[in-house]
Amino acid sequence: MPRRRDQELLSAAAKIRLQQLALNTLVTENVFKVPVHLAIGHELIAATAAQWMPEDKFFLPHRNIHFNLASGIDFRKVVAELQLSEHGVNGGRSGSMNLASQFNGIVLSSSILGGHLGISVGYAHAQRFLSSSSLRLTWCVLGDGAIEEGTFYESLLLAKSLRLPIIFCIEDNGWSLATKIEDRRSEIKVSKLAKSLGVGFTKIGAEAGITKFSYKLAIARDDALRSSRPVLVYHPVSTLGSYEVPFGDGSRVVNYHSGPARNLTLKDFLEGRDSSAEDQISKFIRSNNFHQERDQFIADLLEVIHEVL
Ligand SMILES: Cc1ncc(C[n+]2csc(CCOP(=O)(O)OP(=O)(O)O)c2C)c(N)n1
Repeated sequence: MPRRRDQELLSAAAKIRLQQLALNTLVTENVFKVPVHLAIGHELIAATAAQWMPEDKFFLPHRNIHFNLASGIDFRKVVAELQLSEHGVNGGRSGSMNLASQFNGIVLSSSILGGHLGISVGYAHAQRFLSSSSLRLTWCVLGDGAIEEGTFYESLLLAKSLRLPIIFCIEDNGWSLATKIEDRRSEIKVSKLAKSLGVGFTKIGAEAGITKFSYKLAIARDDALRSSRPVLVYHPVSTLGSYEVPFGDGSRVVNYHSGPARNLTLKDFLEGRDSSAEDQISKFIRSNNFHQERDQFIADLLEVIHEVL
């Protein structure tokens, strides 16, 4: 399958960003009955991985909105799902943490931390017996908090032992709920863990630039498929929209974990008050490269917001 071009990937990421800003507008207005775990800042990995949907199959954690949006799902159906409406993606039965656009390759999202890891390994194993022609790749996305769960080690080991082509993609935002990982536990050196098990490993950060980013992800995918082994993709990322709270004599920064994200509504963006202005996706949205698509896309989102509020 040919890889998507850089501009296409950035465009896809920009659309996911705008959709999330629109969702944050609705979260801020208390529209949803369920907590929504926004992933503003995480768009690039989702847009890049989604180019292989629906052939590749995805298993996601509670923070899954960026992958679901990247799958090309109808935005109105996402909003409806978060409203627990029967018109939602999953008929209003999933809400946010279990949201799974199944026709687009997302098999399952888990509200149980690490709950999808073992299931993804079982699924990848089953492909060996079910797939008629080409080998399929399974993706298991998780946060850096979830690697504390024992099932992370067990799933890696079993996937390696069974020689399964599966990518374990760790989105490391440095947080677990409202606690910084560094305040919570000692470091887990995932590169060393991967090495000790003979599992592939690659670190991919968005600051490398889109060309290198998408290239490295494609190489990791090829490695998993050709060598028939798990590959650990380690992706440092910032979940944008955190804020300061008073603490002792000063203050401390807190991650909102589930929305609303501060100063990141669509209105904040349109009025130039968004707190992500320096971020590369935000800059891309304002650039001439995205100009043609942007206005109609934003107008459509504003229409949805208008319908809901
Ligand atoms: C088995 C289990 N334990 C604890 C929780 C509560 N919990 C939900 S999210 C979370 C932290 C997740 O951190 P991370 O995996 O880094 O994801 P992030 O929210 O930072 O994206 C915890 C402890 C849970 N849902 N399930």
